Amino acid sequence: MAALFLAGCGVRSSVVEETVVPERREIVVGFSQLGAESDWRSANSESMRSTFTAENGYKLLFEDGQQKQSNQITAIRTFIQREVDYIVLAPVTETGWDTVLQEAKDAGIPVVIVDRMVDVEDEDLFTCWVGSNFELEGRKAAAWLKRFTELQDIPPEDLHIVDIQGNLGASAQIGRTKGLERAVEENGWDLVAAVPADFTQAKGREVTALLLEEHEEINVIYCENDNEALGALEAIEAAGRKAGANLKEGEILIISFDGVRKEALQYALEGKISCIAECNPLHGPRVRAILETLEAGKVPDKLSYVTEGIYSGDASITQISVDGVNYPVTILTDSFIS
Ligand code: GYE
Repeated sequence: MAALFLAGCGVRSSVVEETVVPERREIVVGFSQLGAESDWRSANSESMRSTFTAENGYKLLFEDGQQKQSNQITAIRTFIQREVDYIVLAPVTETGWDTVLQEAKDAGIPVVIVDRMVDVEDEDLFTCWVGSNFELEGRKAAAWLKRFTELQDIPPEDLHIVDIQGNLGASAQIGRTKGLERAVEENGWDLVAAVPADFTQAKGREVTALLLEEHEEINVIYCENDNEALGALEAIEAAGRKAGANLKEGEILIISFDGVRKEALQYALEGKISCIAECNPLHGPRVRAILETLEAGKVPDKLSYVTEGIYSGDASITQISVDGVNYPVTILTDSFIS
């Protein structure tokens, strides 16, 4: 009897003590990704996908805009119709978003901009932005080139540079082009041409091949991302020229951005690409932190810049400086890449 009584008590008390955890509501996020043009972009998509999982309490609606703003606008309208909790937008270009962002605002859906920026009349059309300082990236790369050529005793007027740009109107293009143009002005370098290649390897190769045919004097190719740099490298080699930092021997020096694709870092280690300004694509956790801030009823910072470095396989420059701020150069080694 006593045992039965005790057992009964045990059962009853365990029922009473069991705390009922209310199930956390699933948060629906509509993400309009601009496309799949580069390794940076693939890493960025993967970061978003692996962050906004069911396990983490999210349902992610992922739409690939295939490089077209009209597709991205359609995606945002679909998200509004589906009454998602948040819209995340990685915009292909800066302008042309006012109308659709107003629609999202009218529907009461917060919009977080990621990676590239939007240029809108009313800043209240988006909640906040997280991404890179693209002009600073450009200025860091140019500072490295200035320092390097000074150490090599190459007069500024002997630098004949071409800018292989990203898709025109994208923040990454605008900032990186500006960063170079500013250094060209300041240093008296020769900017031979600036041509868009949409951040792709195929276009990078095509554009570089034509430029090399037209301008024999080119000795620096400033590629606005790694995929273009890989294309430029192919074009240089196909033209029977050599990529490298020995300008006095007729080599062509390549500068690049991102540092995401292993192959590009490997080429930087080997000296085929001389310097890469890092651009970090892992925005998933950063966007998640923003959404958590909003879920908690708090206000996130309007603009958040990611801290980034600069890479080179050449050990002669360990630090560069922009506007009096010093940035260490990561000298690449095998272990860094593998
Ligand atoms: O550098 C490039 C990509 O917007 C930062 O877009 C991004 C850029 C990145 O295609 O590889």
